[in-house]
Amino acid sequence: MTWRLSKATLESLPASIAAPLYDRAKIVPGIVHLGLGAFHRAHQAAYVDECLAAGEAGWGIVGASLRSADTRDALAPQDGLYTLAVRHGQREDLRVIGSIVSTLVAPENPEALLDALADPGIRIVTLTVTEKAYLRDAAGDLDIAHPDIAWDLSNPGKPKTLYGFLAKALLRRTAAGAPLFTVLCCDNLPANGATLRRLLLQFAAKRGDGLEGIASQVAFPSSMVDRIVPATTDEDRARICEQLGVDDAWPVMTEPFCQWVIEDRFTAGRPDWERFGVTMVEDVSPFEDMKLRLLNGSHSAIAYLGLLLGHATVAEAFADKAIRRFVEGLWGEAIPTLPKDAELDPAAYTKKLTDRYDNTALQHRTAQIAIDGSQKLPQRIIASALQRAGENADISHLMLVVAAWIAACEARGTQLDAGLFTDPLDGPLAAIAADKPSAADTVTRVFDAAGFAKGHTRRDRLAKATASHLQAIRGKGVAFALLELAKKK
Ligand code: CS2
Repeated sequence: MTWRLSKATLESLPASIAAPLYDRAKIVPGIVHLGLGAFHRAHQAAYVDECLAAGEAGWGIVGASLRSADTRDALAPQDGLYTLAVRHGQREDLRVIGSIVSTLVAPENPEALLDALADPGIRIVTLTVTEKAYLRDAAGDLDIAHPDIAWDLSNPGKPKTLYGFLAKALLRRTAAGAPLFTVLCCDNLPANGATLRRLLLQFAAKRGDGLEGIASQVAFPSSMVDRIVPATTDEDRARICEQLGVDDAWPVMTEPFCQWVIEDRFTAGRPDWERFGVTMVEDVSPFEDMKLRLLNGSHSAIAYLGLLLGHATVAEAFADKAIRRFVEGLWGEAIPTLPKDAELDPAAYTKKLTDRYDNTALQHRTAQIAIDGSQKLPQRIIASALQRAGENADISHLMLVVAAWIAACEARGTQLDAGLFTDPLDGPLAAIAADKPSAADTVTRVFDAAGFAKGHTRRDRLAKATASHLQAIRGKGVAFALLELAKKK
């Protein structure tokens, strides 16, 4: 029998594996994290682990999942410990992370999460819950009609959504005279802190219990987070366990690159993050736009084009000359939309991205990135396209990404596996596809359902360009559409 990674087996790990050298028994929780997925464990939890190792013992993380129990089930028997595998080429560096001091599963026990959030020792609440958990409607406002929001509004003591949890915790803290925590959104949304604040205030306005006044005093610094984190496979698990000499039920895979840029507005203190490479700024939006439009935008392009051309991973898709050339064209359209900021160097950034995408050790699946396109494309692609359309500039690469998304959604069940990726809009998308509309009608209906460019005067231009690409893809295939685009350049 193999032992499990845990406090008890930590000392038996081979010397080549970095492990927490600090006394974990002395760590006090200071952060509650919502959304305990692999991304958090490769990013924020790794930064906090360094702070703890440097002696800042007040920043232990209470990690909560808002949906499934999987992470808790893996980590609780391991005393919150897990391995972070940093992979590049033939190299793999292993480090055991010790910053997660306890794990909670909100649907099993909402009260336990509320207690953690109301603990006066908690000074920061961080979030990586993914785009769709913000429950926005097609106009980008809080989706009041969503059943979970409706539930939270009528059952404030037993919340399901992040809004219900934050609301109840803020009310409890105020009633107990505890200081308000800072809410640090780490999701890939534009102006993520300001967006979350606006949505929470919309939620508060519906409650009428004094929450609005309290929530308006909370600090919501925006932040840009970046690290590529492919889903762990069974092969990864087996390889890591072999190297550890003990079992780790859920090691996390990642790349050497890691970046975190945060607005420095914390009302109840924060770790000394800049000592560990975090950039503290006044306004994160230029960094955020660059990352969303250049990295995430090209990621979505690689995902949908890659799937349609039969490439399973980013590195494989990016080795396809047609895709690489397309991505360069896409960057050519997105870069001019970025603010002119002395600290941004898009040319160096895209050069670095090229190296990151070429990292064959990552095995980052195109199907993983393809998930939830309807939630991702507005900030990754549509925002740049609207800006360029306003200047009458070319948007052909940008809109081909949207056409490829629609085509990849349509290909599920025929060319692609039916369940290869999912989208919150799958219901409406299937209903549209069932009518077999023309490319132009499909695009209009999909734009309506997803709220793409809603209410914008340039919407028609975006839709038209998308429809002509979709028609080409449907008629002659994506390789042909890419070739046609390349010929025009
Ligand atoms: C990816 C991101 O899955 C996706 O949509 O584009 O998760 C991406 O890997 C990260 O944002 C990188 O920081």
